[in-house]
Amino acid sequence: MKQLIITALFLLNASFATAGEELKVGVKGMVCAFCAQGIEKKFKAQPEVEKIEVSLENKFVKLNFKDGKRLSKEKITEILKDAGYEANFDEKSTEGTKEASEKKK
Ligand SMILES: [Cu+2]
Repeated sequence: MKQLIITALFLLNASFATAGEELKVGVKGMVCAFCAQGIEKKFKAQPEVEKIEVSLENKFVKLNFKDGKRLSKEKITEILKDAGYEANFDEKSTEGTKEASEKKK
């Protein structure tokens, strides 16, 4: 029964994640779990952010925005800078939006 509930929650979560726009941002200077936690908190405090996933291993954050909302790159840079980190939008892999991949063609 417990397994069923967990599966249901997971499915609910997955459908939520596809509702808004998604953006992957590289973070320079994130070196430990405390960094990751701090960054997660910062972004969770933003009203535009639906969900955030922090990858300490790969040094990036994946942001899911609420439907029709998003944070500008400038704002993201500012938030990270404020916390003592540097945003990195340069790498190809950090651009996760549909918009970006269409522009490359
Ligand atoms: Cu740290």
